Amino acid sequence: MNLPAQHPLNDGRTAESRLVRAYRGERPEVTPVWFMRQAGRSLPEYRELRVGTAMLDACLTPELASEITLQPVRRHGVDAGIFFSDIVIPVKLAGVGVEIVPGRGPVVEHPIRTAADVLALRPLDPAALEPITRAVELTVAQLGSTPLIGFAGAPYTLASYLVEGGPSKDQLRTRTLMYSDPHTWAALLNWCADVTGQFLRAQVLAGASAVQLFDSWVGSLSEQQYVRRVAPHSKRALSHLRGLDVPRVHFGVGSGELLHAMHAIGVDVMGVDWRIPLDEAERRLGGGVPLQGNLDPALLGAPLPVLEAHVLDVLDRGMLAPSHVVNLGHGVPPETDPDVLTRIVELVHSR
Ligand code: 1CP
Repeated sequence: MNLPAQHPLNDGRTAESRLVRAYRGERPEVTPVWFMRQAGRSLPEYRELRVGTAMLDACLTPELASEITLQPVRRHGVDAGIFFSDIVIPVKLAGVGVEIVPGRGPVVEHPIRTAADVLALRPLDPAALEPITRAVELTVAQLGSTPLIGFAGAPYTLASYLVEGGPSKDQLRTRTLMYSDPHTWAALLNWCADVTGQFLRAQVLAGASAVQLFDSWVGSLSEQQYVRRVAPHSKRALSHLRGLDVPRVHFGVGSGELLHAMHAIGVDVMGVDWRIPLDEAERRLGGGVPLQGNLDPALLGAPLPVLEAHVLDVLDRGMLAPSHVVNLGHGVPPETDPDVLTRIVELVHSR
């Protein structure tokens, strides 16, 4: 299947947007900018809207998810919306008991650790994705010429929550399973690839103009293990987008050693965290790859002149890549003053 005729990339709405052009390797006159976790707790209007609604319920209420997605676009004038959802949504829709515990993150009722646990995982019924489709359609209808970025968790990061049962520092149990039972590991990652791939596909068909695959915790792997035990499954997740020509971004925290291997799964753009400068990322990738990043989130709390100098430095280093989309090296910290984000957008757009 191809993109529907009335898709924003096909009907003239977003194909020429700064974001899509930069993701395709062109350099628009103005560098585009958006922020990972731009929706969420840094915004008072988000906190107000969320009162009395659990995180995953908010994600599955189309009107609410859509409104939360639009809030940072209106407030900051960023070049894209990122769909308000969570990487564990497809897991939940496939019947796994998971919730998001405030202040902690995703917590899984019965962690998946044995071959029997993996065998008991059910496929995701596409009909369950209806609230996602609806929320994306509502959002895209209001975004006009601003592209919506769809996203999903990559199989490794998703599996880490399932195996650990919640957030973990270095995914120790997950990596132990990977080494000790490669068959169960492969079956688990294939399952994750399929649910996350279906989630991504639904967002694109409903109108997302680009996608980002978050392998947030991939930095805990060696390159050798990544290539052997993880990359094929990430590729499988993206195979669900077959025929759908949307730009693909791949991002992981602490992934400086893995940039090349993460690019090689077949993506257009690499997201870079703050640990290596963009010119170094460009060098490691061998040139020719559009980059996204990589403001250090810690600098959002620094005095404005210090932050502004950092933004200009990131812009300068990004000039070495074929194209550059400004973002943070990871998500917006909840305590961030939202006016600082608006200021960054103004500064990037004024250069
Ligand atoms: O009540 C709240 O406000 C809960 C905080 C929150 C929010 C706002 C969570 C819990 N998820 C989200 C939304 C979310 N999650 C988005 C929305 C769009 C946006 O960026 O504006 C996105 C893209 C995600 C994706 C996500 N969830 C990732 C990948 C991105 C990343 O940050 O690395 C990961 C790892 C998760 C798991 C997760 N969900 C929530 C938390 C606090 C976490 C991380 C927990 C941990 O440290 O392991």
